[in-house]
Amino acid sequence: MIDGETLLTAFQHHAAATPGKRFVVFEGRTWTYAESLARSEAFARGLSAWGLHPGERVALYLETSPDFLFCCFGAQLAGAAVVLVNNQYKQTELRHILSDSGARLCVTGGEQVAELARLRAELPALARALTLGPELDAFIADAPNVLNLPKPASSDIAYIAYTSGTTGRSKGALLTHRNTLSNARSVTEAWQWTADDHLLHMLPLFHTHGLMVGIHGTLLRGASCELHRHFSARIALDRLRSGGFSLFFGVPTMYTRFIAEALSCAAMPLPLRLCVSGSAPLSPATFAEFERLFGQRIVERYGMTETIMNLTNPVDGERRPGTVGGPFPGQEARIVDLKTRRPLGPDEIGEIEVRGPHVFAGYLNQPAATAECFDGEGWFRTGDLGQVSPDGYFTITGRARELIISGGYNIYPREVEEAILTCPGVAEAAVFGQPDPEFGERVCAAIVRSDPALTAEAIVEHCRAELAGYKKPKRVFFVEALPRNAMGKVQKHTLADGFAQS
Ligand code: MLC
Ligand code: AMP
Repeated sequence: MIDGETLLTAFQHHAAATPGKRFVVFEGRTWTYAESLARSEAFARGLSAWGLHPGERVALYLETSPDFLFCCFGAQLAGAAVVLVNNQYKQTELRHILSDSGARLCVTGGEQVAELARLRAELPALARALTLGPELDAFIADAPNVLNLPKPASSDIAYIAYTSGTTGRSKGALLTHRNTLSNARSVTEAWQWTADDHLLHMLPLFHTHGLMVGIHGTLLRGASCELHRHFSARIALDRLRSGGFSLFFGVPTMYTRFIAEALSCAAMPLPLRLCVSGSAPLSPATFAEFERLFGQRIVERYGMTETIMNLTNPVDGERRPGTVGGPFPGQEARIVDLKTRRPLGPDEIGEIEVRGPHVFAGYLNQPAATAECFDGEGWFRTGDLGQVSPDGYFTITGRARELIISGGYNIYPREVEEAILTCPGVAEAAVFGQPDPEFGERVCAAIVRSDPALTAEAIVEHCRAELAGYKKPKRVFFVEALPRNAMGKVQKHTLADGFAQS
């Protein structure tokens, strides 16, 4: 990889080589490569003229729209690192991310404006909140027409992407331009993505899956996508029946809802070149049902915020249900023993480790956590458990860390417990996952009350105000005491087993 070669240079290349080619279609409007780059560069010049320095952070706390992308790439063109913020985040998450990242400017819009405004006084580093719509349009219109922009180096930070943290506080994963470019190259090579591909894109943009797979792949290849604000199985089916698409990427919940929708209206989508699932385990039953109905074998792949994409089933070759295939081109993966950390042989269960140019540069402000997740030879400890078949297919069998994955969103029990403990009337709380037919897993809480009048609804409402909605418990169980072992540690498996039928 040539230094200074980034996804931004690929963007500039396509805008020059195929200026009239569509990049993004959104709510009836088509943005060509040339128009998209022009708006991104104007935003970059506006940022520089405003006083943003290379290396500073620009946060995006936004709904999906083309401006999400133009502000994202525009900020990077101005030399900034982009801080991705889930737009469902509420006070607790937002306070932590914006103060930990030290963001100087935050682009926001819609319902997020008021949520951010409530926190402004607590965020001294945040010099400006810029709202989508007339304010952003004026900012871009007022940008100088000519201004030399910095040229980001491959080792510069492109993103700070917050991952749910085992400690209850999420950690900012530092992804360099080298990470994002090398990953986009690996993914597009493995999936044979070309400029002719057109992606139906219904994933959120603030996470790895939607942004660093869907958008980065499109951008690297000079391809196109149709962007939607939300996933809707009905709209997905309609759009896929209208033709013109070659790719669809989703989390397993989207596939199960899509199957149910197609069955309920007895309508079949036109075949695509490739359907990919990831972010959570795809059940072999969903894989089989999808193939039975649509004659397509879903390609399941495995990734994470710190590494973007790691493992994939092949496009040519056997797509094996229940597995996530092998490493992407240019990457390595192995299974090691949890205690000895020695590599294991085929079919032995251990922790999955990965190595390659896609692996992140570390966690922001967290040298100890960064040191802990590397082995000294560049192998990154994923925290996922798995095994590899003699012919090289990896299967994820569990997790070495406590984590609930609901509809493709990661939820760390500790964070929800900390929020619940601030609810008046709660003495103790333990949060755990239960299987869920729609979301894969659901959040449950066992609560010891100090106020016997406290209701489950009050606890759920309290969580809703503090945290993103998908983290709130879907079930609340009141208990006299939490089951603990001799060391005083809460036995969550006892709770999960005890309430299995509830
Ligand atoms: C929404 N809700 C959820 C939920 N999503 N509850 C539990 N789990 C979820 N995943 C709740 C909301 O809080 C709200 O509750 C109610 O459901 C309706 O909200 P909605 O926005 O209308 O939800 P819906 O459209 O049904 O969303 C479902 C979904 C969405 C599957 C489309 O969750 C989604 O887009 N998931 C994708 C997540 C993703 O991109 N993950 C990739 C991470 S990257 P209330 O009560 O508040 O109204 C990664 C690496 C990798 O993991 O490998 O890719
Ligand atoms: P995140 O840190 O939010 O990026 O989530 C990454 C985690 O999602 C991984 O560590 C896995 O636990 C999980 N994950 C991603 N893809 C898959 C998959 N195909 N099957 C099972 N788990 C997955």
